[in-house]
Amino acid sequence: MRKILFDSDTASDDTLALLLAIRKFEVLGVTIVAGNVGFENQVRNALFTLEYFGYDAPVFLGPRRPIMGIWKTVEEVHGANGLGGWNFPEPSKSPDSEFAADALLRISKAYSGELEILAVSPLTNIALAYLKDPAVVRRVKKLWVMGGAFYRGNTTQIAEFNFWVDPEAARIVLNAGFDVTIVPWETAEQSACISKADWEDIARRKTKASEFFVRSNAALLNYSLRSGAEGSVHPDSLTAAIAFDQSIVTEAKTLAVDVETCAGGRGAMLLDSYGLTGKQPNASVVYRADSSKFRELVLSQLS
Ligand SMILES: [Ca+2]
Repeated sequence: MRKILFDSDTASDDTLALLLAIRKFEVLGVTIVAGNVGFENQVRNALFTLEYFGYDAPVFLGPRRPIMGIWKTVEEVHGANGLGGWNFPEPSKSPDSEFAADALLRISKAYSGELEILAVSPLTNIALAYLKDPAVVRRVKKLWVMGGAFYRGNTTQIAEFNFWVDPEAARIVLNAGFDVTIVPWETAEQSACISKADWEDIARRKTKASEFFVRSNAALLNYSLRSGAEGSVHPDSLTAAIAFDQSIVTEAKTLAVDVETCAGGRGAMLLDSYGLTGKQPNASVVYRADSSKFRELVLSQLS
């Protein structure tokens, strides 16, 4: 089974992505990074999700802030605690004492050439690991990143949330030399929307997994609908799905990609579509994905 580290600011859609990950990969650990909601809630959400589905993996804590960014959490998207306000029981396990970036480096040595990282979050942990030990690039087989907007920024006019929270980290990681695939925001908007009809179907199933989905993504559904979507939008889960099954990608381009770190443009994804910078391509960017394959994969895990 493929071995992954799951890097996450664990709130609603992160938990569906985590469910896909534990069903389809061997998850060697979950590393928490500042992002969606309050840090303690993110940690609880990760511990609870693992426990709910009976999966034993350590949870490692990263820094409680981005490298340079002054960010804001988005409880209005994910609910007060990040899981739709679900008043779930206190997880029985505690997080591991090892710092997330150190755990990443240690695990990358234990599984050198084999480890993949699924980063559905700001890239702070991975940037810190790289700054401490740049050779990590050679040990990590693949880095899957949810981040960046083509033109429909969901946090500023131009920036997607993960790249906006820690654009310095994103810039460090994208220029480090990892084998990277990026799943931008609009690709998820187009192809990773769980419709209201599917929601009704999922709710009727009344399984452990379907109940988890409905409760943890309730706030996300409302937010997505208010934003003009036809259901709940799942960028993290799409990234997990693509990591598992690359045939879900229907169009991708290998380009030189960077991230803007200045003033109003912070977090903007810079795609060199015409080779203007003379830089070597450093990432495969997913432009389109197969929405029916994504939907089938998600629905199959909620029965
Ligand atoms: Ca996330």
